[in-house]
Amino acid sequence: MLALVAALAAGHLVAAFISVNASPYLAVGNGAIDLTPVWLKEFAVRSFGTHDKLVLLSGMAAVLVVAAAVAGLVSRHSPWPGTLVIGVFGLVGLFAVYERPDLDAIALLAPWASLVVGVVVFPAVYRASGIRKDASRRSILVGVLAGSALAAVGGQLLGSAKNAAASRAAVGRLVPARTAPAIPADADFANLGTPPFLTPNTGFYRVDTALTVPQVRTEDWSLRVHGMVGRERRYRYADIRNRPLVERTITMTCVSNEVGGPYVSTANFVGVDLADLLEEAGVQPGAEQLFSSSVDGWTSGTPVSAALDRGRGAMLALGMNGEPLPLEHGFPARLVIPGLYGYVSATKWVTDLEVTTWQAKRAYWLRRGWGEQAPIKTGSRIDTPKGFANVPAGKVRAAGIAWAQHTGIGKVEVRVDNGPWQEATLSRQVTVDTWRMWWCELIVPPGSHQISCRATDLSGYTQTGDRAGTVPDGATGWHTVTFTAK
Ligand SMILES: Nc1nc2c(c(=O)[nH]1)N[C@H]1C(S)=C(S)[C@@H](COP(=O)(O)O)O[C@H]1N2
Ligand SMILES: [Mo]
Repeated sequence: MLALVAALAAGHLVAAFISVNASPYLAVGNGAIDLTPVWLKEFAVRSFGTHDKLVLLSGMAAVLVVAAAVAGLVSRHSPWPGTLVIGVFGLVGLFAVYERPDLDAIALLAPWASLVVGVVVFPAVYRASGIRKDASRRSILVGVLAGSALAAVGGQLLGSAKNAAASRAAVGRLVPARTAPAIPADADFANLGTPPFLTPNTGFYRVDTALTVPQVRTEDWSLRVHGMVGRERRYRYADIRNRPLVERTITMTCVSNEVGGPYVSTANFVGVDLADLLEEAGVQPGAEQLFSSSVDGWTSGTPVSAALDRGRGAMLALGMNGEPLPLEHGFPARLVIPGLYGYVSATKWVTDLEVTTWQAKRAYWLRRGWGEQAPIKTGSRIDTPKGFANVPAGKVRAAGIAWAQHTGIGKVEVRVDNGPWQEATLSRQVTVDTWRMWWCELIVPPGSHQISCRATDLSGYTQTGDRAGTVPDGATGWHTVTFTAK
């Protein structure tokens, strides 16, 4: 275990000079995320939500501790089994870093450091543990432990000196030339149990494959626009920031959102029209897909038509709710496209836009069994009463949200058990790209009951009651809540 700690710490220290993602422990974790089958990823998101990454890192730690303990036990008579095990771990780390799309060859120095330290320290510690004199044996073991701790802490401190927080603080206020219309007071029914209309940045849902938040400083960032274009373009942060900025209120939704789930939030995004950038590059005929890449290697494919459609208002966003984008929401720049699920439209930490065809390139989740086209499905959720709540019998107030981005919500209906559908009161519509809140009063006799809701959008489509899972292009079915009236 000591040798393992020393090896990991050495890798972490060397990684600090290159990129946190070169740290073999994190690289293996990131590799595991990319290899995770869809069903397991769905299970992890469902069971652990945003803590899924902590669960993964802890699980890896548990596996390593057990493996190291076993390797130590089988090495009682010879150092070779333990050296072999730590060597194999080292190779796994090396391979994981090699496979990262966002790392150069120099990053291999970090897992090499781990490998070398591991296979050197294990036999040394092994020999030390055979020393008769307690004092010198202890001082060697304590020395290794102290050295590892220093390397790990040093790596952490050095690595965070390169983080993007200071760069974000230096951005200052992003003042839009065209502000979004003010949110009217009757846009939500927060006092009746709906969420607030604008989701605070700290409460905005977060979904990504990044084990550690990518640290991109504005001074290092650029966006390349290339592929099927007349002339390739490259923008620096100031090139974007110094343009007249536009602000739009947009509700984002994740395709992994289960019926009744939490992955839907609304913010004021500030940025520029994606169509402006694409037109400056000159999109060639025959282009179908806007293939966007993040600094961490994640990719997304958007229909070029949606990106170019002025009426839709696709954005390259720099800001969110009056601040530069929070690091975990894509600082310094991300895509936001109303009406499409995040995995086909909302690339965070975006650095590359390639105009191409569907045939030529397949994005991250498309390769893992999700759909190519993924418009957000009309949906609704009950926020009040909560599942398994106890409420006084008689008049019961229900409240919640509904969304049909880029179409707009026309009606929400609610029913108790299998009774008639009753129309709910809707909040004032802010734009067709944002959610709408609803509430209604129901008469409920004592006992256990279920309420369900369904939305009808402005195209006249009413949510189907047929249940479908999130794979491949979004869940369907009515959200139903069971509660007791007393
Ligand atoms: N770089 C990167 N961008 C990404 C993702 C990701 O995994 N990596 N996930 C996408 C998905 S699936 C969604 S739903 C949205 C979520 O954006 P948020 O975390 O800001 O809410 O980001 C999208 N952009
Ligand atoms: Mo998503």
